[in-house]
Amino acid sequence: MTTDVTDTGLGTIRAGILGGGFMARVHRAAARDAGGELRAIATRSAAGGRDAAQALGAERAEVDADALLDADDIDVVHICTPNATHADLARRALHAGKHVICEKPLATTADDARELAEAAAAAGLIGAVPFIYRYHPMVREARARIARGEAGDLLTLDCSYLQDWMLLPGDDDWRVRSEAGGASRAFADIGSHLCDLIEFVTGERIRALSARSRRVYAERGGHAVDTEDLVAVLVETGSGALGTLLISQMAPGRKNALTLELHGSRQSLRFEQERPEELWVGMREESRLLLRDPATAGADAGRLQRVPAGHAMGYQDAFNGFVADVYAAIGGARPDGLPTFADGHRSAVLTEAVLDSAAHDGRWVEVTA
Ligand code: SOE
Repeated sequence: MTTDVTDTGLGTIRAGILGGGFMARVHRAAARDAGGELRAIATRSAAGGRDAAQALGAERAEVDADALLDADDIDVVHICTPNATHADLARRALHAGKHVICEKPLATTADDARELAEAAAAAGLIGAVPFIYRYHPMVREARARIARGEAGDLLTLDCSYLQDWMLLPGDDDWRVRSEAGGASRAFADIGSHLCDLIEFVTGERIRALSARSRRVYAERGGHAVDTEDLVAVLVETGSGALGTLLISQMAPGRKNALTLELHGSRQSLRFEQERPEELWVGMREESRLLLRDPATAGADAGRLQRVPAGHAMGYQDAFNGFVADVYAAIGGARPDGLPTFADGHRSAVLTEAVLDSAAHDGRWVEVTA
């Protein structure tokens, strides 16, 4: 079964992209897959915008973000710029009456993120944040099993998100400096995905947490680093389940290793982002490895399957599923599990709780919002 991405009710969705890096390319591919037209792109400089427009196949380059936000032939703006610019651009896009897909983190403060969530709701516009791992069919399968009670009561969580692209002192990126990336790096960049997935799959919220973080190199690429490389978090969920989260961008050999292992009173479930075709179901008597298969999937997992069993789906497929749902929502549909600005706000609240706890020797922080 494939997602119907063409019937948006609005006709063809006309997109504009702000930014021209890796994520802009991923968004562009997903917009095309969803039947959208890429009308315009703008980057930091007019020349960069022209290059990006050519590389990504946009109809035109705008000289700057303002010109793109003012354009009246754009329905949705994809914000793929450095983190510190997100809130302002998203606010201006909503103000201009555009639907918005804003890269995570939605904002570098929870207050800004809340204001954006409220503004999108008040304007009746779609505001979405790419927590795209929700769009792996086997993630939906895990969520459905938990919702049906098959796993039993949640007892413990053993979760991690490991990468290695910041392993060496010379590895550098705009995210290492808080003025561009926000006060948190590793947690906001990838821990945010992990927490979103935990709450999405379990249907429970992280109620309290205790975090420790570490910055391994004080300098990278000749400038000072003021964000963390590694974070370890203890969590307690609403029902009292206990968990550990390990987040690192310095784990040699780990490229994009998000692992969600949940232990219920009847079953355990394990999903690994780098093996997205599989879901391990652990049971005391007999454990099983489920493979993605449209023939046996439940409705929610089934609708996200784009190719038959054995034809591996991956990261871009998940991203495509997300953008297809956003475009369908713009057309008036209400797809289940769409990550919205409210989820972006939730993520910012968790990020602030982690920063707060880590700044106070790992003291337990209640997560209220
Ligand atoms: C880099 O850490 C990155 O591209 C993140 O920014 C994305 O959100 C994640 O999906 C993959 O890794």
